[in-house]
Amino acid sequence: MTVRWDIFCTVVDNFGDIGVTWRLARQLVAEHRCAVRLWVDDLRAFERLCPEIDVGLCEQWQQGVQVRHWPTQWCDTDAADVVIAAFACQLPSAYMDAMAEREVTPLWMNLDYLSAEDWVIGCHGLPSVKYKHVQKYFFFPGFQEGTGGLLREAGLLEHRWLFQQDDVAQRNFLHGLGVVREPGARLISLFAYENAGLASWFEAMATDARASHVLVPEGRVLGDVARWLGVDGLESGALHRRGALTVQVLPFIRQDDYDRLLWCCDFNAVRGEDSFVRAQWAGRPLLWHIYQQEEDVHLEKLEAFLALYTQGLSASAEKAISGLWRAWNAGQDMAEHWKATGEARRELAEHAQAWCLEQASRADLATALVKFYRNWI
Ligand code: TRH
Repeated sequence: MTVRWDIFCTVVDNFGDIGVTWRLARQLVAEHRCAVRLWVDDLRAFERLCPEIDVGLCEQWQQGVQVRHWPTQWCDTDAADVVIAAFACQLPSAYMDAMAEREVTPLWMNLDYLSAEDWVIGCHGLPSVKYKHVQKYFFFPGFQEGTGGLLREAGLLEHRWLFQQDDVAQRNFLHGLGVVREPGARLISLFAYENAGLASWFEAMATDARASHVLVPEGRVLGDVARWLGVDGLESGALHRRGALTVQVLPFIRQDDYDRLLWCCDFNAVRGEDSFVRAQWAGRPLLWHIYQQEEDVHLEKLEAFLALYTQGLSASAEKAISGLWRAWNAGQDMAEHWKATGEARRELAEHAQAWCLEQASRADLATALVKFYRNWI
């Protein structure tokens, strides 16, 4: 019998909430034959990742997923077998009543934020609050055994590997974005929040002996890029050269194409949660701009990840990449760290592959969720 899932997503800000839930919904349909309704309160954010979304519809089908606009005025709806509240979003009270009234009680889970901190292992799968007799459970993604793992579609690494072996496919893809890769230049993607460290990083690349070509999808960091270039504004298609650095602005592309962009690049600067994970699956060195939280809680998360990620690196490579990440997240001078990262580039490139394979040896998050449900019933 087909298991019915309801996934609830409120778009708090940016694209991570919808990015993660859309990915999960598709995978549950494609690989686990689940019937999935994805409830989203902001279809405009969704449309950026998936241009087929019709923002005017309250109900539509996309890639086998029933996408429902989550209205402010909730209308009575029957509850599914499995209910996922993404990132602690509050479900409509009438829906919670529908869960409680169901003949067979549904499994209710909170899909939490990703963190490499150790406490996650102790909390993953534990019961949380109850509504009437319906128990909610914590489900934590993570990088270690004992967590819910990471979202990874079946065949993802094989697809990536084939694409990375295929120069023509890469060239055609980049060409579609108006990008012509210069021979010998380092290709870098840049997706970040506003960052005071950007000027020093770009300066370092502009004055480097080796050429760099930085691709920046439209977004929050463009203001800093424009300031460094000394231009009024930047739009998709803009291309500027300063010394050894070429800066090119790209449109915000569909989610699957963003993967291909990461696969093409030698180095990826990413942010938040979903792009951070996708850069790890790209198997290339990366720079993470973590989502800032109150009281600098995010810095503990950053250190927890670094402690895991840098295991096995030589002292110099560890110092280089950790220094780069810390400087970026503090908006500090990047020059020295970038230089050191360049010197360790071979080791960091091998390490990125090894880390990717190690992470891929664990069950992916969608499979872990399905297993959790099977064990629960
Ligand atoms: O957009 P984000 O900053 O989202 C954040 C984080 O998830 C953060 O943890 C959360 O608390 C906050 O939202 C509310 O970064 P993230 O998570 O990388 O999500 C970006 C999504 O956008 C991801 O699915 C990749 C996708 N994307 C595209 O589809 N096309 C693009 O061109 C780019 C640059 C990104």
